[in-house]
Formats: sequence, C-alpha cells, structure tokens
Amino acid sequence: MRYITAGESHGPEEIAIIEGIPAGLHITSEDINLELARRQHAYGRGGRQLIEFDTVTFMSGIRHQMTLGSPITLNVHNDDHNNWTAIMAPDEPATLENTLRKVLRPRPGHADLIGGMKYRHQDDLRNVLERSSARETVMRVAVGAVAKKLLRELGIDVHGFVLSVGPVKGDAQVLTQYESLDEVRQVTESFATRALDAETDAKIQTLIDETKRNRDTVGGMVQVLATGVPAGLGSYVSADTKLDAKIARAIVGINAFKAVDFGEAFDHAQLFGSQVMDEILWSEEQGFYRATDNMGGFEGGMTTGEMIIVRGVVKPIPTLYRPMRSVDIDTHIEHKASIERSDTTAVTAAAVIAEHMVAIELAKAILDKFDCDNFNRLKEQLSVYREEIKNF
Ligand code: EPS
Repeated sequence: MRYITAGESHGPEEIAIIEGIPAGLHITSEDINLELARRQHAYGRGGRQLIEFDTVTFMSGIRHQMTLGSPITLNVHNDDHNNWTAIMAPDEPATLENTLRKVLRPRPGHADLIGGMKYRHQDDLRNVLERSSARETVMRVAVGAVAKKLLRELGIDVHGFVLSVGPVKGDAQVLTQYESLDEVRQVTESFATRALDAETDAKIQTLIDETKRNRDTVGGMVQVLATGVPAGLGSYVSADTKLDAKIARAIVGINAFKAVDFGEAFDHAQLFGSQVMDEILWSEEQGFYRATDNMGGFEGGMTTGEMIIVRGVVKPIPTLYRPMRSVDIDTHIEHKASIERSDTTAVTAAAVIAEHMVAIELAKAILDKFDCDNFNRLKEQLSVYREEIKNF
C-alpha cells in the first residue's frame, strides 16, 4: 500500500490517492467523515475551522461501498478557497491584484525561509506555506481512516489522545484502570482537549485560553495505542524493514512533530536494563506474552503482540500573533515575522493525526506480509498466522 496527497491550504481541493487496498473491503464516506470531524473539532484551533466542514468524496476505487482493488482517490473540498479564488488561481497569470497577500517576512520555526531558498520562491513565500500547512493533514486522516477500517475488520484497534499541553500533564497511570482501548476512547473523546481526565481537560482549556490571550502558541505530547496487533510485523533484518522506525518516520513527518518514542523510552534513559525489559511468560490460552510492555510493543523492529505505545512531541505552532524577529527577503531589513491566521495549539488535533499515521503504517505492514488482492483472503491468512504464533 502506498499513497500520495496533494493540495494547497487555500487551493480548491485536498486530494489523496491510495494504491494497494485489497478488493472487498466495505467502506463508506461516513467512516471517513467521522474521523475528519474528530480532527477538526479540537480545542484551541483557530477561525479556519469555522469555515470548513470537511467531508470526503470518493472519486475512484470504490463501488457500492466496496473497494475494487484499484487506486482509491479521495477528495476534500477547501471551502475557504472561495475567499482565495484570485490569489490561489491555478490558471491565471500573476497580476498586481492577485498577488496582494504576499508573505515576505518568514516565520521562525516555519518552512517559509528555507522552502523559499530551496525552490527559489523569492517573490512570495506563500508558495511555500500553502503546502507546508497543517491543512494537508486532513488527507492523512482520510487515508488513515481507510487504514483504520481495514485494521478494525482484522481485530486491530488504534486510538490517540493528549498526554500534555505545555506544562499541564495528565497522569498516564489512569490508563491502567481501563479494560479496553474502546474505554479509553470513550473517556478521552468526551473531553474537548482529548485529555485523560476531567481535571487535566479543564486545566488544559484554561492554559489554551490564557495562551490565546497572550497571542502566543503552545505545544505538547500525544500518545497513540494499538491493540490486537499480531507479533511479527516488520523485521529485524535491515534498517528499513523495522516497523518501529517506519512509525517514527511517519510521526515526525506530521507538521510540527519533533520527537517520538515507544513505550516511554525517553524515561528509560535514566533506568537500568533490569527495570526496563519485558519478561517473557507463557500460557495455554495466550501462548507467549509479556509481564510488562515497556518496549511499547516492539523488539528488534518487530511487533511483539503486546499493545503498541507511541508518544509524539508537538512543538508550539510557529505562527505567532505577537511575531518574533525576522528579515524581509526582499529588502533584507529586519522586521517582525509575517502574521498569518493560525491556531493557538494543534496538539488536540495532532492526537488524531498521529493515530491515523500509526494506522497507515500498521496497515502497510499487514499488506506487505499477507495477501493484498482480496480482503477476505487477507483475513483468512491473518487468522491462520495468529494461530501459528499462538502455538509457537
Ligand atoms: C495552518 C493555519 C490555519 C489552520 C490550518 C493550518 O489555516 P488558515 O491559515 O487558513 O487559518 O487552520 O489548518 C487547517 C486549515 C486544517 O484543516 O487543519 C498552518 O499554517 O499550518
């Protein structure tokens, strides 16, 4: 399975093409729209989300709600394009009028400056920021929603939530009181900030409100969990076959993500081996299993069969309403950076995006290992494999 996305933030459409989804998977636009709505409705987002009502249109690869095995094309319309038709016009030459909203003062922390240098966009850094915008994550979630549907049918669940925003941190220990990932989903999705508990949710909302009043932005940390994942996805044999490495790349590839770990590995840097390794146990019903899951579901780049635990660090959004120092690319005179409409935080949406990126990588790994022509054949193969692993 592979995919590509296209689209500028204020251009007409956001598009994704996915190749390699097997034939015979039931999917509806509703499956995808529910996930798009989760990404959109997150505390701390800005005015743009009041303009957009993200819904997907299937353009290819699906017939009567079943995948055909051919490339699937997904479209999401940018409603805000109506306010940018002249400035983003694909087929009109540049004029004085349609180049009015130029960006010449790059924002520290954004792709503006280096993107401009690299592509020689010396007339207008908008040519960079339109693509280097988190708007594109709408299509990663759309693709991830297809992946999630495939995984769900195979008994694999994936869910993301917010661990912390700025200095406000929830207690991840509360997770141990839940019996299933679905319970975690019910709880975290009931909070506007996707926090772990009501108290943290309230504190995060207050922090976001204060940050907005200060015309600043704030980052945080998200966590994604995946259950029902069979042991042995990915491989230790080469650097580029390790599945944890692929997930790490997928997470850091999301706008504003700067770090990733598995099973709270950043905290393990201070511990000894005997405190960290997951002891091996065996039972008739389960086969091999572990006493703990400190490795976050990975050993040697392969899934262990335990829950996958991934954390990602999101930096504060670089677009500030109280801008920092920058230099005009035209005059080379020092100026404050350009102000673009922005969000106070995207951590609450980032949890959903990270969840979908993990789903994409898990679906890819499964489609690499088993039949990818027909979904029912894939399902049969996976259940034979699960049985083999259990009886090892
Ligand atoms: C973004 C800036 C804002 C965000 C946008 C990402 O958009 P605008 O400049 O139109 O106000 O709302 O995110 C989305 C539109 C979205 O759907 O996630 C940026 O600069 O990255």
